[in-house]
Amino acid sequence: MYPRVILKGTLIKKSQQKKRTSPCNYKERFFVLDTQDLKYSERRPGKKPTLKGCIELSRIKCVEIVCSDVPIPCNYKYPFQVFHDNHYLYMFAPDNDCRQRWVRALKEETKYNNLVAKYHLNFWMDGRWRCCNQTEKLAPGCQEYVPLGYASKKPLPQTPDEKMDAYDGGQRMAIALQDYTPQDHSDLPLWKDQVYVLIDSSNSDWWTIQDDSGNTGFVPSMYVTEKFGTNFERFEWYNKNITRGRAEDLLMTEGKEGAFMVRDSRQAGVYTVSVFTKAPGSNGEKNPRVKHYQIRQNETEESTFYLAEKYLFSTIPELIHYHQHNAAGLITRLRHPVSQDRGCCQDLTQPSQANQWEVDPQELSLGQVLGTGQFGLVLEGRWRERKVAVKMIKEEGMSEEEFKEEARNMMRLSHCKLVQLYGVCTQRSPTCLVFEFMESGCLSEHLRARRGRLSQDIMLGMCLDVSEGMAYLESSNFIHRDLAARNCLVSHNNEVKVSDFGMTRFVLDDQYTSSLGSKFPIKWSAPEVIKYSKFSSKSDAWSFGVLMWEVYSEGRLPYEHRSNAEVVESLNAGLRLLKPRLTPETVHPLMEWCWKEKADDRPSFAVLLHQLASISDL
Ligand code: 4IP
Ligand code: ZN
Repeated sequence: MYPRVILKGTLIKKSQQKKRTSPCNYKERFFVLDTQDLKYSERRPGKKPTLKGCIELSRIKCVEIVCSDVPIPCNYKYPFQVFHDNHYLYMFAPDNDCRQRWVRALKEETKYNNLVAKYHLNFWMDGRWRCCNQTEKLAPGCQEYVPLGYASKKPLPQTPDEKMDAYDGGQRMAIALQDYTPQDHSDLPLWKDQVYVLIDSSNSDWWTIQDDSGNTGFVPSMYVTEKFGTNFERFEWYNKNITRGRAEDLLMTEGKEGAFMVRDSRQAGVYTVSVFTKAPGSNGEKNPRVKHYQIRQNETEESTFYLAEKYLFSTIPELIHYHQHNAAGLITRLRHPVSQDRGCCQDLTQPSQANQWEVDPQELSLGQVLGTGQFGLVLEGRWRERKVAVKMIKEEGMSEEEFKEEARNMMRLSHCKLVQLYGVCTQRSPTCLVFEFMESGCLSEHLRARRGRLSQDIMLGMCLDVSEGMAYLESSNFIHRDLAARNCLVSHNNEVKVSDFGMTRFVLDDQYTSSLGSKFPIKWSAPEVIKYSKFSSKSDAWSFGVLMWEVYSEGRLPYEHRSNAEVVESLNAGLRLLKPRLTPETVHPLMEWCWKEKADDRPSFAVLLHQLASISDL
């Protein structure tokens, strides 16, 4: 079959310097990406293009942008890298959108390849990697490589108004803040950082946009922002017409570490981020206090915003989003948006915020008991025409205030391999959490009930499902902390989803939360968790190894006849769980990899997912 062309265009490439003596130069080339190769040729007016190079896609091991701390020596300023065979091809795009298109398309076409676990985020230059100072060109990377392949599905705020077709006129542009998967025929998919024509923004929840192939459709307004726009009013962190003094008052009253807002600076057209902190200042500043940072704009490049010079963004919402997850030069990360009409947006008693996640008790009906969980009884229920699982929180069982702060973040986590949290019902006692309903109950029971009847395909599929959900959590910087077969649920067709992520943080029973407690899941915990309560995605990876063990031993309890103390002792002696009889030779090394003593030596879930996916392709 003839290969299908995916993308083509003129870019600049740096010579790959395959030999030490090869010259270093930058040449304009016409690149064509098709379903088989990435080809580049030289185009000269009046002459036939001459093919200069061709890279088979199957040989590509990494595609990523390059973050450079030195000026780019050619006219196109947006570099990205294609690592293939043993060579680095550096390519330069004229703008960020173009670069994103190429990176995304190349990642998409190579996502099932044998990819690197880590890559270098800066250039190889003058005999060293500028990111990590290693002097070997083929030295392993220093930054985790996140391939494509598990883009999240987001829940819908509301149904779009089908009749909404007003055209604003003009060429307003919108940038996607994150990916969006269409939920029906009237929606348009979004790719993060891609630019679209903004057709109508009059509806506060749904905007109409047009992509570069001319397709129009609806997208949730929260997923896009107007390029060059300064209409931030729909963002909970923005306060128009507020003075510096009033901002300080509001934030001090809020008194929460990382409470923040964005406000207009006295200088027209400039914005300031004000943030509350209790952290001690280096110059003996008073404590607690409010710090103000001006959002700066790069002089040379149009529309590049930053708070700390190293982290640049093409829009202010992207910048805020980034610093909500990373302090990156600020005194604290931006944790709680505060606004003058609404108070702290995390204050969920306010109706405007409450309706996002508060479940109306009138809409929720309860049925039979399904079982007992960490926090109390779990019941079957119905909410808005669907079957749900309702967790009743027993009194004193959960730190509700902290949970409420986190609930909104948790509701945003949305992926087909995660059990979805729909909302929380606080207006009735006990408080209850409303989750997606899963027909076949928890994975550990499911495995036990089907002993001797589970095929290899099904078992591998279960591990693959969990790794996919976990790879999504990992990419969202979210740690599960209690991954085990008992905390995964099964729907029809043996599909497995990860549940109860992050929930142990809200358990008040210290028998459960302290590693010395009788209910602490020692047998699933990484050594650094047992010793210092150091949780990370890599401690989740350890637990995932144990979960794979549970799957292949058909639901047996790990270290069945040993006490927690004995387990700790044997782990310290370097012993590990034995390979269950049904484990294929290809899967066992992955378990062992998850059980490396040092957290850094364990694989990321992105890697686990790819390894498992390639085993299942065999
Ligand atoms: C060439 O330099 C070109 O830059 C080649 O790129 C490049 O090949 C060669 O690198 C480099 O020596 P001169 O034109 O001065 O000979 P292109 O083929 O696009 O013209 P790559 O491999 O980067 O495509 P080496 O390392 O292959 O020699
Ligand atoms: Zn590096």
